[in-house]
Amino acid sequence: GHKPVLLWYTGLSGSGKSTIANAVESKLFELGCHTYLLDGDNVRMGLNKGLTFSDEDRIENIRRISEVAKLFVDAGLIVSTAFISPFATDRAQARSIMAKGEFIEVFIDTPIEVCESRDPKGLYKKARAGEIPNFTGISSAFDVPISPEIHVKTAQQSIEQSVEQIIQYLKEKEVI
Ligand code: GGZ
Repeated sequence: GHKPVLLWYTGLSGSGKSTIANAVESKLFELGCHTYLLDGDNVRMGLNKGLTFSDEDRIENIRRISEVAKLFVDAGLIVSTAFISPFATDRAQARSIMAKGEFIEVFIDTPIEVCESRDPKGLYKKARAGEIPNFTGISSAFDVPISPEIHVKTAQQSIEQSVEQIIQYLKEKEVI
């Protein structure tokens, strides 16, 4: 058995949120946990289709995601959300609708230089060229998390080590 919680990943585009969240999910699945992952692929294409990257729409994006995540947690799952979620007030709002201990903020801390050098989709290049407005870290803010439950410094460790760090936290807190 496990406790239902929300792993709220936050970090820049290209920081590794989705990669790490997916790997943690596989691990949790192996351990017999019931999980669900919300990410851009299944949310921005569906529920939140039509929302842009303006401040206003990001706020609405995160608000809806937090409400849906809460429903899945209420259903007993270990839920992971992998969105930039750049604004501290919105992350605090998401935290505030959850029970104490249920909201686990996971800061995927990858320096922008590293994200930009990876640039898997060429988005940073386009943003630098002025072709993408409101790009996080370039022309739109990212509020660095002040006290995340889990601080993952990806430049200093492998993906496997980052996954292990998160799994260890969940064991320590007796979530799993
Ligand atoms: C940031 C953008 C933008 C702008 C498109 N700014 O690396 P990706 O491609 O796959 O992840 C990014 C994703 C961010 O969507 P989120 O829903 O996570 O953002 S937020 O939480 O702020 O609402 C990136 C792509 O969408 N993308 N335009 N302007 N990222």
